[in-house]
Formats: sequence, structure tokens, C-alpha cells
Amino acid sequence: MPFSIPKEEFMEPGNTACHGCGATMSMRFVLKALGKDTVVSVPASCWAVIPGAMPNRTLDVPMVYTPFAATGASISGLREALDEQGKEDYNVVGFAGDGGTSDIGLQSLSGAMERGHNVFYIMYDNEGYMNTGVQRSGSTPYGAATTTTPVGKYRHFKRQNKKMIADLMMAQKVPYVATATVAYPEDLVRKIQNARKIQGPKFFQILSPCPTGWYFSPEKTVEISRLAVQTHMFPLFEYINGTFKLNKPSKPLGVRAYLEQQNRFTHLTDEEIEEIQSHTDERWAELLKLEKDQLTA
Ligand SMILES: Cc1ncc(C[n+]2csc(CCOP(=O)(O)OP(=O)(O)O)c2C)c(N)n1
Repeated sequence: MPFSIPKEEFMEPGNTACHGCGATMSMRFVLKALGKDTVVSVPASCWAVIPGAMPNRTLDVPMVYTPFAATGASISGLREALDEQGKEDYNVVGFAGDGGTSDIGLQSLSGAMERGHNVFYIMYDNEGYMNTGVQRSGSTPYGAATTTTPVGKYRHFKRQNKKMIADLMMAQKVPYVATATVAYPEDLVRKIQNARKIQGPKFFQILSPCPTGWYFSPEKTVEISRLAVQTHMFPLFEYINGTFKLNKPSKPLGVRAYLEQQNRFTHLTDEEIEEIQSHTDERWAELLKLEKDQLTA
């Protein structure tokens, strides 16, 4: 039987997100996979404003607002409280941006993972602090123009590579770690449902293209998300209790196909694109090796 995505929706159609927002698609698929017995904790981020002001809402599950740096601590507390009430089957989900995860919330995330709570931590990765006006984050890739790494007369594009947050989680031996993206909803939903079977903390990094901050036309969100995977710029993988599995695109493409679709990269020279290509190839080779050798204890 082919895998099918649950039909039931837990996100209402109305919200205040930008057109083509990848982060709204991520939330929609995560909730489809988990169902109604789910509590979501959201820190300061785009998702904190997407539901709109009271009495509006867009989720059909409870949502808690959390200070920017505290998503990990909040899901630990929610888990303890629900368990105390005998609600061990409820899913507790932290749903935070990349700034709130791989920068300011890192210690709180790491603590929650270390305490071994039975929770999901989902980082929707739009590769920048988008809610406050497209500032660079640790997860912004090399080469991108943002409002704090602007490109005009001077070319101050981001000079550092994207932080490897999923690798940090694997290094910490989090029982379940995966990457996913909205162009492959079956993969995303299947991974969430797989993860649900694992007791303990689960970490997801979901690439969520942002038309407003990556400067592309809103109807291209799924296409850009697919290109990120086909060009190996955002590899999809799953790590379950020490076993690492990489999704391998059948027709890999060069990075240019991905970069040229987004105005945050259009200033790059051929040499700089070549640098990104070599970095991407090295990273891909490293992941293939990881799959072959598997992680050692
Ligand atoms: C302690 C603290 N510092 C700064 C802010 C301002 N702030 C609110 S949302 C945000 C950006 C969040 O970026 P990210 O976590 O990547 O989520 P996104 O906005 O991209 O969805 C910032 C800097 C805040 N709310 N709290």
C-alpha cells in the first residue's frame, strides 16, 4: 500500500503568514502526522504571530507562547505536567525557528534532550531571523545576503557556513534526529510518525523556504524546497538510535540550479558558486561515509 498523508487538518486556512510561507506548511504536515492530542510550544518567531491576535487562532490544538530562548525548558515542563495528569500519550512539540533553536535556544534545547523527556523539538529552518526583518542566523548559509549581511556597494554577504544543528543533536546521541522539507510531505509525515514510536527526545530540522527573506516569488516555495534536496544543499536523513540513513535524490543537480532561483544569492560570482559546490560535495561525501561506517559509540 502506498503511504498516504492523513486527511484530517489541525490548522485552519486563515492566518497572517506571508504568501508562500514554508513554515506554515511545516506546521500543517507535523500536525497531520501527530493528530489532535498534541500541545505545541512556540517561542518568539514568525510562528508567534502567524495565528493572529486573540480571539483569532489558526491551530485546532493548544498552543503555548514561550520566551525566545526557552522552548526546550517549556517542553520539558509541559511533558512533566501532562505525565502527572496521566496524559502520557499526548504529544508535546516545541516548534521554533532556526534563530530560536541553533542560536539563542541552544542551551535550553540541549538540556531538554539531555534530560531525556519524551518530546518533539521541531526547528523550522527558514535560515534567518525572519520575523524581525531577515537578519542572519547561525543557520543562514554561506553566501546569503540578509539585512545584517547586506550586499550593495560593499559585498558583506554571510561568510560563515550554516551551523550543523542536526549533527550536534546526533553528537549528543538524541534517540531520533531527522531532516525534512515541505516539498516531500510524505517523507516528512512518515518521519514524524516513525519518531512517535521512539520513547525520549526527537529532533527535526525542517527546511521551510521563506519567499520574503530569500527573495523569490511565493508560488515557488515547493520548487525551491525540492531543489535544495536535489542539489544536496539540504540533505534529507534519518538517525534512529545510532543508525543513520540518507535519502539519495535520483537526479542530483549542481548548486547553481538552487542558488539562481533566489535573490539572496544573485550577487555571487562564479568562483563563489564553485566554493559552495565544493563545500556541498564534501558534506555529501561525509554523509555517505557516515551511512557506510555508521556512528561509533
Ligand atoms: C530575548 C529576545 N531577544 C530578541 C527578541 C526579538 N525577536 C523576536 S522574534 C525574533 C526572530 C526569531 O527568529 P527565528 O527564531 O529564526 O524565527 P523566525 O522569525 O525566522 O520565524 C527576534 C530576534 C525577543 N523576542 N526576545
